[in-house]
Amino acid sequence: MDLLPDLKKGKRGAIAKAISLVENNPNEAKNLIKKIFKDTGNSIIIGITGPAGAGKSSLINTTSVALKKLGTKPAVLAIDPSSHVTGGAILGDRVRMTESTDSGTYIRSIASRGSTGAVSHSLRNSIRVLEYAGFNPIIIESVGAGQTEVEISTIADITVVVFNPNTGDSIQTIKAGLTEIGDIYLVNKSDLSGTNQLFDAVRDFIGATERNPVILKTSVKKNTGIKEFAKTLKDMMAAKKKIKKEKDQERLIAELKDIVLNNIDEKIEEMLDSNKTFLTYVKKLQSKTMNPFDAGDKITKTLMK
Ligand SMILES: Nc1nc2c(ncn2[C@@H]2O[C@H](COP(=O)(O)OP(=O)(O)OP(=O)(O)O)[C@@H](O)[C@H]2O)c(=O)[nH]1
Ligand SMILES: [Mg+2]
Repeated sequence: MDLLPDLKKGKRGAIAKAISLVENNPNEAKNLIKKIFKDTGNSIIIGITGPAGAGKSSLINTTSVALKKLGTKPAVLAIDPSSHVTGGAILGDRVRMTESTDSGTYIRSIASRGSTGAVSHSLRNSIRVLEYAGFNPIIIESVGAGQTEVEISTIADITVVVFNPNTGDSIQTIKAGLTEIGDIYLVNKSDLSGTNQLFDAVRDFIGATERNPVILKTSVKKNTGIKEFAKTLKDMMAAKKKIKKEKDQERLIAELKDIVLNNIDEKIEEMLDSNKTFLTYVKKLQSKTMNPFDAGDKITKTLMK
């Protein structure tokens, strides 16, 4: 595939094409990943999550400029919530991240349609495309607490959780499960009132834990705290690089299991479709001479022989 040389050079057209393949064409994606796999796995993945409208996209836009100034080459994948039932549609003013920016950061929205498994599968491979193209870090935006939420913290090396002072349910959200995943907690929109109370609440709730996460106030509007955030990320990237192997092992185990189970699933599906005794069992169910569970056990036994 002559996509590879351009991909290696980090050319935008090639990246866009490769990610589209990964999203839409499983067979070609497989071939592509087979070829690039050796040159992947070395970038730090930063997951940015938090409630809808917390300012994740705004933060990523400004922070990636700051990260670039610090000598890194960030790329962004935004898991697009517009296909969610409630996602972006309710937020008329959500910040759209364009496909590319003047800063040289590669930015791309990827669909969140389909099962969580399918989303994390294409996300994983889109990350590989960006790694191959030379980007580091790779920043992933995903809405927290959504129904088809991708478990961003299992994919990310560094997880950032974004909160806002102006939402009454912030503390509840904190209690609801984002407490364990963050390496960094941001109280964004710190230009609004209630910032200090929320900051204290987050610190009391999460700060004292053994993980000792970083808690920062940021305002994209006033451009405060962004540099500090970028610097924290850069330092953390260096620290996480050392322990990346462990987490990678977990991820690869999960991926490999996934692939094997999928393969088996397909094979069995084929076998069942072409199996005549399968149909005889269906007839037995129809005539009530057998129940589905016994039939299922019998068929499974013959398949496993
Ligand atoms: N006052 C204030 N508004 C902000 C700040 N950061 C972002 N906003 C606004 O908050 C709104 C939502 O920002 P987005 O960046 O789209 O938030 P998001 O978390 O990416 O939203 P979704 O992707 O829809 O979940 C926009 O109108 C932003 O302009 C901030 O620091 N202060
Ligand atoms: Mg967004």
